[in-house]
Amino acid sequence: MKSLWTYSVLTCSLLLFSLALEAHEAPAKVYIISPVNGETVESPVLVRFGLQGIGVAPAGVERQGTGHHHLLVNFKTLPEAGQPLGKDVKHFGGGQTEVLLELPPGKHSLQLIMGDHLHVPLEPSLVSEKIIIEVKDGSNAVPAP
Ligand SMILES: [Cu+2]
Repeated sequence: MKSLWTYSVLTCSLLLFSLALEAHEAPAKVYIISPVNGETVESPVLVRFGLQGIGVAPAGVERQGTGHHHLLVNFKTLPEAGQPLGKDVKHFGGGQTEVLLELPPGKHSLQLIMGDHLHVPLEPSLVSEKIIIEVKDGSNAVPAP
């Protein structure tokens, strides 16, 4: 009877340990939930930010394993590492995880980059895939009856 109990405790411990290990080892990832790459949308566009493996903290709050979102709209290259992100980047220092974005008609690229409490890109860098969306020209939209 005692050995069965020991066995159960051991199994549970192993299970918990492997779960903890799995959670810990999940690589940090930032991604755009919506819109999706290639989507045609209307302005304003609701852009939703996804994050895995790290947390969101407002700018100015220094906490290990956290950062805040930055959105790169129509950037050809990534901002320089090791320097605070500038005003050309959209900062979400309040810890926001989505934005309603006004964009003119045409193609636009969107990409997320995580920055620390001082707006410096995280090291190692945490950058989403770049997506391309097309904003419809709303001027010739058919008015509702
Ligand atoms: Cu910032």
